[in-house]
Amino acid sequence: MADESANCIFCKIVRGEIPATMVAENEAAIAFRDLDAKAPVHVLVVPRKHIVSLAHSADPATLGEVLALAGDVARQEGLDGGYRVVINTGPDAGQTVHHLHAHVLGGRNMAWPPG
Ligand code: DGP
Repeated sequence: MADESANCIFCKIVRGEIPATMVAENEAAIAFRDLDAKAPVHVLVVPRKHIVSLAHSADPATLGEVLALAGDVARQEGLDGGYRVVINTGPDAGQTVHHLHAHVLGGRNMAWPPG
């Protein structure tokens, strides 16, 4: 089977092959600003290893590190009034990059339910 990570845009960011505005990192995940920001703060938290989506992950330790880093990012960005963490999973949710990622969105009021 071909190595899916070879052409994965987020794997390329993890490997430093394409630039991104880095915000934070831990052993298992990195955080960088979304190119197409949907809020004043919009950061993506991405596991270092290639996992296609939440539907493909069987690794609770990595998922824990991703969520822990999302919380660190929110604290670091000063999102004291609250924030939203979103993991789009699969076509119905509009996942466009097939490497698991958590969006950390904040700095404005969030509507509920999301569209
Ligand atoms: P999703 O729809 O959940 O798959 O969101 C993917 C997000 O990734 C989207 O908000 C735009 C962002 N994105 C796509 N390509 C790049 C990139 O090369 N760099 C950065 N920083 N963000 C990207």
